[in-house]
Amino acid sequence: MSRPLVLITAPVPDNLRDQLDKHYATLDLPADACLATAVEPRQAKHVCGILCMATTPVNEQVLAHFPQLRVVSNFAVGFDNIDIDAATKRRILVCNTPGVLDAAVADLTIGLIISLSRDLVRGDAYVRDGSWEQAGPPPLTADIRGKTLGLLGMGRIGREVARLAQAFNMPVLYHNRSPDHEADASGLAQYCSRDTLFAQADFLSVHVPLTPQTRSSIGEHEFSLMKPSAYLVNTGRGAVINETALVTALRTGQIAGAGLDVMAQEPLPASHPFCKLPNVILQAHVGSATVETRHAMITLATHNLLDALGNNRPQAMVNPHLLDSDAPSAQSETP
Ligand code: 8YV
Repeated sequence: MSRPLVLITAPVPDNLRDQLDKHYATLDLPADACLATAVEPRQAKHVCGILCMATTPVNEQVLAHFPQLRVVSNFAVGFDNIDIDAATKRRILVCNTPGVLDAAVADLTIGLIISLSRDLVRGDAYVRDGSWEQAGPPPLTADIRGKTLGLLGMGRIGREVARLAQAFNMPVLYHNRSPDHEADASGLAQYCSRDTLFAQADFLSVHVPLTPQTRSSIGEHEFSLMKPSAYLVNTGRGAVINETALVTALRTGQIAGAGLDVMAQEPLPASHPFCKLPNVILQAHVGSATVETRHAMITLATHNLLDALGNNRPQAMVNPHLLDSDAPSAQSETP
């Protein structure tokens, strides 16, 4: 009798792997594996759980390949790599890792804002290439204090960025699917229309999940509203932005610059236009990539999987209604 099998595409440390090994066989696969073809049918019938990266596609084809699959635990707060409706219809629980990465992503967001405003990346090159010696001090840059931060999306990470911005005396505006009355009442941030957000922000920071509604939803119209002195920052999902329109806006000076930790294509090819633009700061999707935060994430993701397989309620679920009712069409929850 084969042991129930867990597929793993995320980096699981030994202490957590030991917990998995007590109860399950495990099979490690690449982070971007096509699970439906990587696992032979004779093995597939034993797969009870998947512990995966945000880069592992878990679509209808994958879900159909594993008839005994009970839970998909994402090593990520985002879950656009998973067909939630298809999983829910098959009564497969989907778990994610909200809450443990908010500070790390928010810190990087503020870091990109400061780096853009104070031109830190070019300032480093200015010293290293001898410009300081040859040409004297670099051009003056700009304060962030008093500048308006516009948050598109006011979930956990957006709220953490708003809290950090208070330390820099930045007025915070936000647009969300629905107003956050606590944020409004506490003075943390002020709700406004989407167009007002893009028109008034000095720094427009994107904190919405990638959904069919948000895909490529920031484009020509939004950039036409923004100030020429304004910057775009994205630490969420690259595909939320129409990158062709962004390249044009950056090249023509429609906006002053961008700080991008995420792109539609990852890894970003060095030949991409973003890599040729002097007013763009690029990072390799490192928002949550600190030792402490990734440890907290993989711990939560592993415990979510173990809890679900052990018939215990996981800490974080995307389609929790599967546990609370027999309704097959439960809605997913945003990160
Ligand atoms: C992923 C992310 O966790 O959490 C998310 O949604 O985008 C990242 O922090 C990381 O890419 C590992 O899957």
